[in-house]
Amino acid sequence: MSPSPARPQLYDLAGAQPERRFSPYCWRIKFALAHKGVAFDAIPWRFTDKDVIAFSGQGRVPVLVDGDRAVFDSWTIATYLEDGYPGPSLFGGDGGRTATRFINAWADTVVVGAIARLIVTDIFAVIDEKDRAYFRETREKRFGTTLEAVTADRDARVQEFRQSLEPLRAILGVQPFLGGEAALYADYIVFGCFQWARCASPFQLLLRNDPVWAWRERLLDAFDGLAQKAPGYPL
Ligand SMILES: N[C@@H](CCC(=O)N[C@@H](CS)C(=O)NCC(=O)O)C(=O)O
Repeated sequence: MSPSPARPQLYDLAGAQPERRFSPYCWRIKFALAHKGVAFDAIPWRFTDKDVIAFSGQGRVPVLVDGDRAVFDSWTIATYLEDGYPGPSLFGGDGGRTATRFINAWADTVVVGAIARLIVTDIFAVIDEKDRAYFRETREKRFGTTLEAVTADRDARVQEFRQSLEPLRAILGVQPFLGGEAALYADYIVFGCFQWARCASPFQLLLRNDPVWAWRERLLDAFDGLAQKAPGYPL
């Protein structure tokens, strides 16, 4: 048996270019690992590489392999890191943990869903050739129409999306991060959605005078530009 790798290994969704990493859920975890000061390897993974992560018992990323443990689902990984690693808290205590869980649910339903409907054709353009048929089939089934029809009226719909960010904008108008003076996992959850879009699509989600734009800039610079350095489109 080969020895377990010393650094945690993160299976991370990649496009046709292996450096193009665009999963919103994986970005949350890369930020959570950086927050805890844990060095890790991010292994490029494609949608159809189901056999590669079959050991985890399911077919989605992120999957974190830490010694002999394999942990999947971003929320489960975040709580695993919080409970198992020293270093600054991801949640800011127990009350913070449950409030963050609400933000996790809001991001996964409202934010991910809305962004997907604005950029899904751009995602299709950056994914690996071998993933194309699978992606089109599964997503068209989910949306009930073609990918092209989903994004056809996005220039009009983006206004609605910007409006839906009002709860985020309200809090970022009075403090620099959802976590307060410093970023916490709550910030990484929502930021991961914008970083997903930045890495996969040239479509402009935010306006420059939006407090959400300035917050996103702060997080792009965080951890020595972890997100900024990743291949993506100019904002
Ligand atoms: N609830 C999961 C969602 C993970 C997820 O949906 N990951 C996507 C990549 S962004 C995936 O692996 N999709 C594989 C597929 O669609 O077959 C989490 O929070 O980790």
